[in-house]
Amino acid sequence: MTGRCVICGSQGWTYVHEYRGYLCRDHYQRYIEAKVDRCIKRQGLLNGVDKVLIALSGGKDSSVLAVVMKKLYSWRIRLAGLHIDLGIPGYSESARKSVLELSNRIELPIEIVKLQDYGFTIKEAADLYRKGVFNRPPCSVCGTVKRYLINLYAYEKGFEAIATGHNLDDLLLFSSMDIVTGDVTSLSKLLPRQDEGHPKLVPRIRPLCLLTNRETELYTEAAELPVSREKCPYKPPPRRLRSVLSEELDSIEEKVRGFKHMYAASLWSSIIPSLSIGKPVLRECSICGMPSSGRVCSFCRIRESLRNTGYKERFL
Ligand code: Q46
Ligand code: ZN
Ligand code: ZN
Repeated sequence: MTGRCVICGSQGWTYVHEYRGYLCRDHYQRYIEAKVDRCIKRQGLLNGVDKVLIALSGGKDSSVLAVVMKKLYSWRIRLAGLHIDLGIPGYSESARKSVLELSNRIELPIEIVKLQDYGFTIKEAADLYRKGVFNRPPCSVCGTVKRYLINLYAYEKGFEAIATGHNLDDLLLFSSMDIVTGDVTSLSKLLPRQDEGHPKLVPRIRPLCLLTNRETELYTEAAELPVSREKCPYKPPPRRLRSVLSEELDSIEEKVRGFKHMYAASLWSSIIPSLSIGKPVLRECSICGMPSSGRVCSFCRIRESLRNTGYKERFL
């Protein structure tokens, strides 16, 4: 039994604690959009920015991001989507289908970059890893590939920011893991806006940083977004510490309402800014010319190691 929407009186769709009552589908979407807008304004995510690239995975968070950004900001900001086709059987086809359906629906121009055009796919890297002739697990290759190709595209096309779908739960979990394991360098990057301080590294923004997993999931349902639910076959089981921390963060929030926002506010306004981490000295990769801490960047190193396994003539 649901009550009536506290704003318009029509049939309620979900209970929203902030309103101490129900909202209909329509008002729930507006409530979430207002939260994203608040985050963008408070954190100054779009200050001085005219052209934003939205990284689309086909999953729920980046789909919500694209829809909300389009609704709120397309009148003043040039928005486009980018999807990386990783070449993962089943998963990539399903992701591409959702991304194309979404971009059609909201009229967002979209580009699909195929990893295969760079000489390999995640499936091929995973197969070689399984055979023991290549030493990087699929997720580590995948993370590097996505970061590199999204940045490369944004840089070459003159985008001033890359928007990603990381939500509040993602950022709190990553931060907690970094605190527990002492990875201060990684922690220092977990801000709503991450500036890398190099002209070839495009700043990253996270406009969903005040939304929880549940809120993005509910928005997806309320707006009936086409979202891929296909699981990646290479996803390893979550580390025990990670799942326990995630459950604990949810359980504290249940006992102390507002805990997650309090935690995020202290991370973003006090803890992370007070870390004295020097920016790494970056030079240009001797192969591709993009920023790198070593002579060759990690993307080109992956290509070199795969080439050295001698498995593909297209690397020649
Ligand atoms: S797609 Fe890539 Fe994930 Fe698959 S290989 Fe790992 S990182 S699990 S989000
Ligand atoms: Zn309503
Ligand atoms: Zn390189």
